[in-house]
Amino acid sequence: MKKLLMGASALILVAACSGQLPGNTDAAGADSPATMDDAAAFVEKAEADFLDMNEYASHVFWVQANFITHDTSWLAARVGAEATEMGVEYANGTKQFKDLPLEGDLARKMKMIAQGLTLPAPSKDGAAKELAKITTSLDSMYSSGTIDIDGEKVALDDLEVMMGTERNPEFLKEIWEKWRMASAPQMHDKYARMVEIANEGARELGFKDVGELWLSGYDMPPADMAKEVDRLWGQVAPLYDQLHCYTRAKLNENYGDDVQPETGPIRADILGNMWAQTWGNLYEFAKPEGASIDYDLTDLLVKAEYTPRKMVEVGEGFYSSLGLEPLPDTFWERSLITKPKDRTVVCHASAWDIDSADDIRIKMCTKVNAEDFGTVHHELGHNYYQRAYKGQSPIFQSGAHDGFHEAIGDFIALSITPQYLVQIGLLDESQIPDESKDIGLLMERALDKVSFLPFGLLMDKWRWKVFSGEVTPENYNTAWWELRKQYQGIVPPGARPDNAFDPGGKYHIPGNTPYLRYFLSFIMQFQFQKAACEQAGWTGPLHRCSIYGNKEVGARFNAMMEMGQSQPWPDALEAFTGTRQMDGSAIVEYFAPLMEYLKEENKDRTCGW
Ligand code: X8Z
Ligand code: ZN
Repeated sequence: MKKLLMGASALILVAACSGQLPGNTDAAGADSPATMDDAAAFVEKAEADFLDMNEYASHVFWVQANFITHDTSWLAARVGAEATEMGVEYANGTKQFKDLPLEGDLARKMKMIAQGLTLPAPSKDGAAKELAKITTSLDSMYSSGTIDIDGEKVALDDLEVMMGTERNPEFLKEIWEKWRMASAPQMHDKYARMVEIANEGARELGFKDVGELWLSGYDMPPADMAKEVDRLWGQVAPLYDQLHCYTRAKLNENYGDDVQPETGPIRADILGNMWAQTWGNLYEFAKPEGASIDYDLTDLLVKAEYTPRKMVEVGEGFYSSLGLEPLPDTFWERSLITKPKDRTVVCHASAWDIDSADDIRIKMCTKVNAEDFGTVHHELGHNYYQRAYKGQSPIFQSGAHDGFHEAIGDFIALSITPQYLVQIGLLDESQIPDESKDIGLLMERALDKVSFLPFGLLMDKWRWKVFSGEVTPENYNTAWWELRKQYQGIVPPGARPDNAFDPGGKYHIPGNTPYLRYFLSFIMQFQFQKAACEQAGWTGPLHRCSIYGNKEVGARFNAMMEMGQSQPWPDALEAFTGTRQMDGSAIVEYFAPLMEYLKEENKDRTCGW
């Protein structure tokens, strides 16, 4: 979902500016120095306007995402422009208070107004409109893309499944290549123009470029945050390198040298995912000998005749077991849980807070499989967070930082353990894998979690370079593949055409959703897990720990969620985990037994690429 203020799930997306902003013009129209009272009045009005605009824009965006047509896109572009104009006017308005000794909530809110837009436009006439037209069109180009397979038009939600289940490398290559040529090349010039406009907007607000603006949302100087991210990556990269080495060997065994050589990077189309971002679908290749679990969650869901709605109900049941209130009836009436047959929708899963109160919803083209079972918990996490912080004042209605927002539901889904599957009746007690299968359980999880880390990082590494001008439009694709190779150790299955714009084939690029949040989430969800299991008094291995039914942990977790964005994020992290730093050692500890196994397996291999 789009928001007016980045990070805020609800707050700033829209707004036709209503009335004059409170500020430093006195009744006679003469300039006089702004006072503390002026600052308070300015923030109060901003909050009221944002709230109103968000509700209005959310309804429009919801309709457009559920029914993509020329007209709904026109409306979305219109309200998007109005919201940006409002956000920019307020952001510029904060400048008049820069010399005042603001403190506490007021200072924090002022800062958020100044830096909260994801893509600012310059305030000159027409800029916000042009920007909104481009972003709306990129978004719908992505969601309407289809490719031709044997004369049939196939959309992304089905292609994603095929990338996970098909094993013929020629066919995988075909799907992979066709998807990237479906609409991405036509996005290239629009994207470049968008970068120009948004950078101009960011500069007007005092930032070097949009990348610096994005990095400003973490309660520390942007340059420090960039370093922090590299520090975290340094903690986890050795684990990724071992998993890469092992997976490459298994792909080599299965496909042979011609498809996947023993050394060098991995072919991007054979990793079981359209973007090679999670490799869980390769479990059948990667399962550890003698330690493999013998059930498959997708099969269990199918056999138990789960429907998409049932998956969401069971997800809700988890949150209820922690003592959280059930979802409101309107959630069930207004959410989109399955893909409609008769119209084009944005299928990429999202969670919405329409009115900053109780109107929360998800929108997903849910399939009955393990991956979407996880995604259901992920999306519900957003909704429960939104509901928990709705008592905060409007600007604070957001995640402590955006990584927190992404980590809530994923942390919950880490509790989907064999024991939990027994508790919900999907698995028989006798099928619980014993401890000789621990490596199998960890492997399955690592293929989804560890594999993701470099991808989570490089998406914005690429955008930071694009926004800073280090990467120019002619080099968009080359720079993309340099980063894909450097961080993930993957390469395309063949030469890329000159007009390729492969970043455009991944939702968050045309959708302009910052992606660092997911990298942070994949680090932090393991910190949450470790803290939660300690609170629960769990003494076994972390990957067997499920907090299902634990109301004490639930209450403490909810207390963190209720804080929203009202305090610097280290305070929120401390409230739940007792630590004030993001720290990769929790995920490293979680996978420590697997790391030993991988090192042993890889000992005669030449790792790296
Ligand atoms: O986009 C998402 C969520 C919605 S916030 C479905 N995720 C990232 C992705 O799909 O690329 C979740 C994990 C990474
Ligand atoms: Zn999310």
